[in-house]
This record gives sequence, structure tokens and C-alpha cells, in this order.
Amino acid sequence: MAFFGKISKGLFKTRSTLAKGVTGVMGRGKLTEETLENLEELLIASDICYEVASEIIDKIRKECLGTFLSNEKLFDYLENFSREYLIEAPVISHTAKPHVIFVLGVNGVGKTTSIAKIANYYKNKGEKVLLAAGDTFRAGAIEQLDIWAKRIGVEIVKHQEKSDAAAVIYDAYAAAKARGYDVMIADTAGRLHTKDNLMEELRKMIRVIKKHGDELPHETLLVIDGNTGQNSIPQTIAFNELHPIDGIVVTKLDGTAKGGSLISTNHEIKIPIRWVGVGEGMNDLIPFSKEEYVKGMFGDGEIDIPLEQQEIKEEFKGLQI
Ligand SMILES: Nc1nc2c(ncn2[C@@H]2O[C@H](COP(=O)(O)OP(=O)(O)OP(=O)(O)O)[C@@H](O)[C@H]2O)c(=O)[nH]1
Ligand SMILES: [Mg+2]
Repeated sequence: MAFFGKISKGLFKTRSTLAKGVTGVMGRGKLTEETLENLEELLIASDICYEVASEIIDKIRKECLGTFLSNEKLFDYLENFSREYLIEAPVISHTAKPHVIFVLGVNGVGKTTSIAKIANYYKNKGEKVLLAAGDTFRAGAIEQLDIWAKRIGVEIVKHQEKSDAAAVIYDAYAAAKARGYDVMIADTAGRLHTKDNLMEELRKMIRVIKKHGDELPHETLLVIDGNTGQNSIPQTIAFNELHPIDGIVVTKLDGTAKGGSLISTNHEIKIPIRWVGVGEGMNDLIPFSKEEYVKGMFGDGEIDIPLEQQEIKEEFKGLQI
């Protein structure tokens, strides 16, 4: 079985921290209230919100209190019960040409890198991709996207730094349409959801692209940093109020033990997670899959581990994963 895909690589820190904790709290005797309390704390530490953690623990309590529960069986329960809180990402087909994707988010969350990775993904599927350098605000942002475009081998539409971002998006669409591109992905400047003027700029970009058609953009993705975990829920709500978010990209999962935040996000806000970032390379963005995610969080480590992960596994030798 090859369940351990790349999402699992990204969840390594979360899974190993959780597994280590579980080994520490599970006694050899029957399951007690105290053990259940400790387990609940471990789930919360992985950034599963309190409400979900306590519901999951309640279910385990009902089934198992006073019985002998192996770690393996416990992980099966965690996997099965947590699955219920997750939303499966819808399959998006690119019916319009170009299919326009807007990528939003606060500063430094990984928007530009994710755009490069998404572009690379579609390019590898044989689609013709155009990038729009819509971050005209931050110094170096246009060059950063340009470097990615060259690396991946896709085209880019860019204007001068400090120029009107909405105009770049408008022009990029016209170019994509005229030259028969399949996908257009627009980068945008990082902005705090609490800063009115920058949020207004975003509204303008959306107004302007709609001059090409009211259905535009076809897809709006919000990027959130996996290290911020469920604390990014207020950002998501604010961006979603400004313009409906179709999908979430959770980046930097590889650097955090807060992988449980995806469950909290799906529980609190019913927006599907579309992509998961698990590293800085252009192939390190994985389409979200509910099944792969729960296996990555609570998998027992007996399943095939790809070569790239075996190195990390060495590092954690001795831990029960
Ligand atoms: N480890 C890891 N690093 C990531 C991931 N995604 C992005 N990064 C890193 O995060 C940093 C910021 O990424 P950017 O793509 O520039 O973020 P941004 O949201 O475009 O930033 P601004 O344009 O300044 O708002 C870079 O160093 C990326 O390499 C990921 O999934 N894993
Ligand atoms: Mg950027």
C-alpha cells in the first residue's frame, strides 16, 4: 500500500509529535479518564480545535473506557473520527479559457511560491499557463515571480513596480485570451485583512477583472501559513467576506507540528482545502485529499515510506510512528 504520499511528508512533524505523546500517555492497563484527558490535550496541541478534540475523545470514551486499547487501535479511531470533520476538495475542471485564478493572503504566507507550484502542476498536465505579476507593491515581488516563471518555463505579464495592480490583471487577461492560454494565475500583494486601503485595492482588482466577464475570477484561493494554524481563521473569514474564497492553500506544513489545524479550519469554516504546501521546491504542493491527510496524521508507519522520507524516518528512529 502506498498511502504515505507527499501530504504525509508534510505531516511528519505533527504525526511524530502526536505518536511520541501517545506513547507517553497510554498506560499498559485499561483506558482511564486521566489517559483520555491527556489524549485530548495532545489533539489540542496538534491544533485540532477544542470542540472537535473533545467530541473525538467523547466517542473514544464511549467505545473504550475501561477496556484495553492498543496504540494502533487508538490511531484507527482517531483516523476514522477525524475524517468526519474534513471536506473533500472538489475537482475543478478548467472549462473557461483562460481559467482565471486569483491568489490572496496576508504577507509572507507563501502566495508567490504556491503560484509557481500551481503553475508547474498545470504545465505538467499540458496546460498553457500565464502568470500575472499583480504584486506591484512589494519591492522585488515582480522579479521573484519572473524568476519562478523562467524556472518553470511559463510566460508572465508584468508592469513596473508601484504601478496599478488592477491594470496588470486586466492586461494579463486580455493577453491570455488573445493568445489562447488555458490558465491565468494572478499574484497579489500580501495584505493584512485589517488594513482597509489594501483590502480596497483588492476590491478594485476584482472589479476590474470583472470588466472582462462577470464570472471572473473563476477561482479565488486564499493562502494561509500552516505555522499560524487555526489562528488564521479570522483572516480567512475577513477575506471571504471581501470576496468568496473557493479554496484554501495551507503552506509550510512541513515545518510545523500543527497539522491538526486543517481539521479545525474545515470545522469552523466550510471552505475546502485545495492544496497543501510541504516544502520550498516547485513540486512541493499537493492537491489536498481527505484520505491522504488522515493517513498522514494518524498513519501507523507500517505502510510504505517513499525514499525521500526514509531519511527523516532515520532521524526519528525509536519513536513510534
Ligand atoms: N518550508 C516551506 N516553505 C515555504 C512553503 N511555501 C512557501 N514557503 C517559503 O515561505 C517564504 C515566503 O514565500 P512567498 O511565496 O514569497 O510568500 P508570499 O505570500 O508571496 O509573500 P509576500 O509576497 O511578501 O506577501 C519563502 O521563503 C518560501 O520559500 C512551504 O510549503 N514549505
Ligand atoms: Mg508574494
